[in-house]
Amino acid sequence: MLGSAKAQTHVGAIPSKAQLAWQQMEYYMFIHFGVNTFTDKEWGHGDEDPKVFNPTQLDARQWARTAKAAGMKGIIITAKHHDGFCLWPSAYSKHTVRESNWKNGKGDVLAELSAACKAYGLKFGVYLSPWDRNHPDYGTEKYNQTFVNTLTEVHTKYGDVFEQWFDGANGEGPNGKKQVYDWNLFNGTVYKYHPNAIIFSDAGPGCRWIGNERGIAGTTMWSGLNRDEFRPGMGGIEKILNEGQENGTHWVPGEADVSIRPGWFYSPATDDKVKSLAELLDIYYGSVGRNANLLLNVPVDRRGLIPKNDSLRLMELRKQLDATFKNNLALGNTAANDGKTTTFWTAPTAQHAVLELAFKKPVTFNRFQVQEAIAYGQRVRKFKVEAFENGAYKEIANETTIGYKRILRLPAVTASKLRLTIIDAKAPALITEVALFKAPELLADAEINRNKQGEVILTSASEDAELRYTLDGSEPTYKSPRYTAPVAFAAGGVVKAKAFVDKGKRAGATITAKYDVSPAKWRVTYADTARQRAEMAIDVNLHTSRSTPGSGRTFPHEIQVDLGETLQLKGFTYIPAGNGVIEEYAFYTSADGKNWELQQQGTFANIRNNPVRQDVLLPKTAGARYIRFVALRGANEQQPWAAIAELGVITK
Ligand code: FUL
Repeated sequence: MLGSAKAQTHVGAIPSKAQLAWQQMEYYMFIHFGVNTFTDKEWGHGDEDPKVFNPTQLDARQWARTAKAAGMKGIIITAKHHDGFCLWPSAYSKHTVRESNWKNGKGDVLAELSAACKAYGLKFGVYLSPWDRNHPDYGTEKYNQTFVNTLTEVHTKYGDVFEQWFDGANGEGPNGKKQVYDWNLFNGTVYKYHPNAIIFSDAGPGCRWIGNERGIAGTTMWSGLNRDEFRPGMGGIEKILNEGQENGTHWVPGEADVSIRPGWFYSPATDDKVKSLAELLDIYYGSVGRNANLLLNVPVDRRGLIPKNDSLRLMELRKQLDATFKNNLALGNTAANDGKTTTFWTAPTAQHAVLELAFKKPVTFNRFQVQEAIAYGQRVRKFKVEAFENGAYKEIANETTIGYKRILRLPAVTASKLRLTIIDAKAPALITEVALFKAPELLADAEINRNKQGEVILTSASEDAELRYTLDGSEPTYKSPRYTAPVAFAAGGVVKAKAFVDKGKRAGATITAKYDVSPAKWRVTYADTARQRAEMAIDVNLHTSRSTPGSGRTFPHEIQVDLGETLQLKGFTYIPAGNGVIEEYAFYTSADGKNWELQQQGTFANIRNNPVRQDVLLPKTAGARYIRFVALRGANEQQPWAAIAELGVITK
């Protein structure tokens, strides 16, 4: 049944034409590339010599080719990150490709990428950070106009721009430079040249951040937002952004940004930390499957190319998604399953409306997909799915919102009929499509862990997998040693493992873990918290953390550890724990646990939004029997405590 005119009146906020087209892109590439690629930093200081930027084989067509083959619809590049370095020869900055040695200062990354996108039929987008640690105008009245000038260049010289990405991050700290951004002026400048561009920021106006950098949207996910109550960089609004607002005044759909590696910029240290296929699938279903677009970052390396590990993983993901979604088992001839998103089923009532699909032959599926006709607003608050199996209906899912697209991963079920019940909606639901798919089973990869005693432990979620491994960095094959019991590995090194089934005929991906000296001999000698809790910082268990009590205590907080032997330290590692992330730190070493030498003091870049393991290298190698880690300031001003999931050392 096609909807009645009354049911098709708009309900609440609705998308613009440009937002509708944008939503259909679903999946596109983010590229972080700039001076940080060469200095191994996540946040550059803006004081780096522009000459460090010197890719040897830059090929934007390789990036575009990779994105296209991955099934992505566009590329957004960091034209200017927080360090201020411009990937185009801006007339308004002295920190640009023109000042670098690349192509003798005659290069222009934006020109090359926009041309490559055009050639491969991809849309082109730009990231520009308002926070600028290089520009002399930053923190003065002049800066807003300077920023508008650079924006104007980017929007007038390189053809169409589908999305403008405004980063709300600012790491100036309490004593840093203050700049009040003129967002109306910035947005107006973008719209002046590209009225259909989607402007991203924490709070839109075109699309919004989903509140984390893990790529996972809320299971309840509204595209509405009370836009005017929020502004970029506000903080404390992550949950609202993650779920949206049911009665939001404006249509500001979510976009999930996440990196394929732990960091946003390329680092040789993360070459073996490219996310696994299983992790990328979790991200896909957690974003595209939850009414958000997926902006997946693939960092370009120092050659100016997307590295092999990353592109191979993108192709594995494509293959798995294609195999999953190629065959819609629910395809039929009603408006809700005719394979067209232009026709839709109109629920007769807003509450307890039932759509039933009957199949000629029973179908076996493990993915349920449903879409709303969002042009008329997002309506569904609650729905359930039932499958007709063995003569009776059985509930297989009970969820909240749908939006543009909702995909549920379910245990396989064989059904001759399917029932979708809209339990509650803001107005009669308009369902464009219900689809069912059978995702091929994925061989679960090996997982590598090491316990406090320094023994390597291999596991896999696939019960019949045989796990084979190497300890010398070589590629594991079916002939490598088979894992049967924990393997002593206290001194550290490289472990590579692979899961095999069918006597070696099928194999998962090669999983790599690099370990340093294990904390087997370590002991906490002092901490401003109970000793037992403090030991959790060196227990190799990421789920336990050492945190200091909030009551009455404020920063600094500290912990001292006896390493049990003298080690030559090249650096240290800190894995933050959810609550009590440390942003500013000092790190000391000692031979006797009494006389301390300050080795390094600083801030962890972007740790608030991306709380992954931090590796800090010391200016020079230091012999140490004792280490002392002092938390000087937290990432969250409201939390006067500090937490450590794990503290480690770098000796290799
Ligand atoms: C954040 C930035 O601070 C990170 O460096 C990265 O660019 C990420 C996409 O956004 O706010």
